[in-house]
Amino acid sequence: MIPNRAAFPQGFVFGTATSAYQIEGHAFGGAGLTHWDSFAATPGNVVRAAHGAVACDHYHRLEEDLDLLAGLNVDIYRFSTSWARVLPEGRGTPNTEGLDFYDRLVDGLLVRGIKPAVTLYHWELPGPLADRGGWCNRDIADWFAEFTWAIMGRIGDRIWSAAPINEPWCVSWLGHFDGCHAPGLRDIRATARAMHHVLLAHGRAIEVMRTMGLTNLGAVCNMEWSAPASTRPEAQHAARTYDAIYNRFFLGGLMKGEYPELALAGLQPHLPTGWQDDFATITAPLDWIGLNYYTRKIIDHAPGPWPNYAERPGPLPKTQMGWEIYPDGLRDFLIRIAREYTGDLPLYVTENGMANADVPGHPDTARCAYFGQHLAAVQHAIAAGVPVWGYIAWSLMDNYEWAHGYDKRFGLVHVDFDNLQRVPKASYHALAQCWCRAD
Ligand code: GCO
Repeated sequence: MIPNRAAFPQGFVFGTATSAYQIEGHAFGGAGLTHWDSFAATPGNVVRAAHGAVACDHYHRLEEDLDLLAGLNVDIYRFSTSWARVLPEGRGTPNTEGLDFYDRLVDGLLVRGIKPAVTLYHWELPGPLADRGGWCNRDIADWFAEFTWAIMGRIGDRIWSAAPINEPWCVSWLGHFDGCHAPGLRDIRATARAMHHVLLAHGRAIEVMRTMGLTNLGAVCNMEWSAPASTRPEAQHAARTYDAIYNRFFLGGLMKGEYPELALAGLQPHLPTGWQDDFATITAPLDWIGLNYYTRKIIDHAPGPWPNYAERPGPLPKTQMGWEIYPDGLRDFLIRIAREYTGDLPLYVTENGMANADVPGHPDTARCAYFGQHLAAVQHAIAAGVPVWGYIAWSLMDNYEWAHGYDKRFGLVHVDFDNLQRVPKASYHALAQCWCRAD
């Protein structure tokens, strides 16, 4: 059972999300090369070396995809803009074709009565900026401010909401410490700098958009519930460290102008000089916070250098990603974020969904159940007094799941990657029915 529109407060918005590199196709329309293209071209990084050259070919199938959105009865559509499509060299002269594409996308949404919720950066850093150190280079804050001017100068007048950067943890930690996302580094100093610069760039983009007179600006963070593997003090400490790095570092920076001690324990020596002075920019007031939530992790102590934690397999049912299905974490995070960081500020669930190895005609039961359980968790948070204002399902359609290539299917719409045919799944029809408006 998926709770329907009537079971949520008046004005609560429903939507679905995608991101540029995962769906558009980057081999055309004048887009420049990104660090995901080179990461994917390096053997061993991505399953079958899959890349985003064509992806879902959304660039050429825009109208069809917008119709799918309209059929889903969404209020908002969360999409992202590719920096390299707008500025192929990362800086300098904009690619008119790229700007025109986002213009058509925004107008196509408005014509269908759908609110455009833009994320400026969802991971496809232009190659020429990666050459200059990418997120490790402090100058990225200025480069990102330039990109913000370029894209929002074109579409900002018709945007409903904007967030600068999707998931600072993934951009910095996954890409520079774990090394399983572009740029594929495994270096603590690069990580610390990227973690800080990503927040600085966020702050600069907010400044730019405020100067442009834009409103409804927020930030989108991903979080994973961190559960200790045992009652041993070492396991408890490891889980708290994981929580500090993953969940508290970015919200702490954005909302409180501070980083948690347990994260600084390993990162402080590697942060850029004068990092504390940047909090004036980083804490630029926001209108909302978005939470991307998928799962929890069971965390144990691990020997060796900081951060001394390791993931352990958990007992709960898992998705195609191997991620445990843990809806309580969504409820508990919403309550915790409001209590510890955001108070009365509106919260949105900006991503939530599951990968499932499904085929057209398959009942898609697991995904429907996942949405039902997580929407119920949102209801519980609202009942506990948390100002949750919207829920956005990941994702509109099967797409490029980064290092997993095209194998992991998160879509409400099935995509056949041989012929790019789209077929709505049962979860699409179920949500469309739940989100149907009475008027
Ligand atoms: C993220 C990203 C998406 C992913 C999704 C599933 O949250 O990691 O925003 O790009 O595809 O989360 O992993």
